[in-house]
Amino acid sequence: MNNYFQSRIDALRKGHEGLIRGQRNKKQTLGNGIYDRYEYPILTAAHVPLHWRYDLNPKNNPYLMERIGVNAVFNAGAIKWNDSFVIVARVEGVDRKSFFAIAESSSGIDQFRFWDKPIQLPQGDVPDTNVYDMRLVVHEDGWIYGLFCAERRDPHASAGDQSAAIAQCGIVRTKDLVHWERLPDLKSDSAQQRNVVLHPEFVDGMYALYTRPQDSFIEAGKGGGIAVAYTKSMERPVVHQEFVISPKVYHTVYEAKNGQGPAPLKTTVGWIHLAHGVRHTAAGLRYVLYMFVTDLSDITKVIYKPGGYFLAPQDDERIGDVSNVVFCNGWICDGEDVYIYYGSSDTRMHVATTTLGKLVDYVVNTPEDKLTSASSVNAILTLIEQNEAYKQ
Ligand code: M1P
Repeated sequence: MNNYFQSRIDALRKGHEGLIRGQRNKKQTLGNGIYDRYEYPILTAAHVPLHWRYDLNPKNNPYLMERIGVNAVFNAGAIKWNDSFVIVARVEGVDRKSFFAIAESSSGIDQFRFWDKPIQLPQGDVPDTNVYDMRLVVHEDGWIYGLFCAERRDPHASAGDQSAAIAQCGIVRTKDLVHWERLPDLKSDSAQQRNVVLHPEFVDGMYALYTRPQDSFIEAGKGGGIAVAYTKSMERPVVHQEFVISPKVYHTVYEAKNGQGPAPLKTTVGWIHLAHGVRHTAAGLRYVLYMFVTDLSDITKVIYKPGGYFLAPQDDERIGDVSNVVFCNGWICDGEDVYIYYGSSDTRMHVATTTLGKLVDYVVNTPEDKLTSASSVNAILTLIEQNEAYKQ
């Protein structure tokens, strides 16, 4: 082994281990009282194990070059598993293919370490070209389901169009996060399906799904909105009617499109949903997170909808491969504590922490968006009036 190889491997190992073990996360100061953000991202391309990227044999790789580059790590599903915080991240190679890999931490806020190998996703009848954004759900039927976006080239696209794609909901299930069984893709009447999420409980003996009926790959078109749909079976998953519960609305943070985040959390006031909303700007699309609550006895009925966004890209989060994006498809409720895992700008993963009590207070007491500037001012005037006696 030459000196160059040896000193390079030593430096790489030290840097990698330092990133994972040495970088303890700290809450940012003050915050908005609703949740706490943290100083460091929890997972980045640099966290990917060296043995996935480098040929470590000095004879084969005397310059110790990276053989397989990783571009980004983002948009992770999450569950608490064997007392650990486990996330299934979207890892994107420099070849633009995304795949899933599990990373685990005992604190939930730092020291996330990837398992030894990425997930080898079983293929269905039509192989996936690209897969991403897995939502992990522990269902009351006893399985852990992973619902994700499975993307393939549009078979009707002309030869000159090499970007037209069809996105559908791919489904896998497991009992141990190691052995994965592939189930058929969800069948629906919509041309495209992304952001499909399984509700954790049966509803009238049926599996309930949050879907996003959409006309084309990028645009929601005349479809869009977060919908609820039902299927009798996850082994032959078919939905016929999709009931839109959170539609796109003019001049809101979800005017262009939206999508369910992770599966909703059951609370005393209802199912709390975290979703992403997308609006148009001169600089392109802007993705933020927002919340709404559905009735415990009727999951199609929205009973609270705080106005505006819950979390938006901030500081370094604003910049990345697809800038001005936050996206969440995983959160963990651990007793009273809630860990919100979100990706920023399709590049890296972060955590924000809060409690069920704070989320309930937020969804119940945040004024709704009444859809005009005048009504927004009225909401502020009401608050000012209530504060009259408390001003210094
Ligand atoms: O690039 C932003 C996001 O775009 C897609 O989300 P949506 O289906 O709502 O448009 C997904 O590719 C998502 O992974 C990505 O973060």
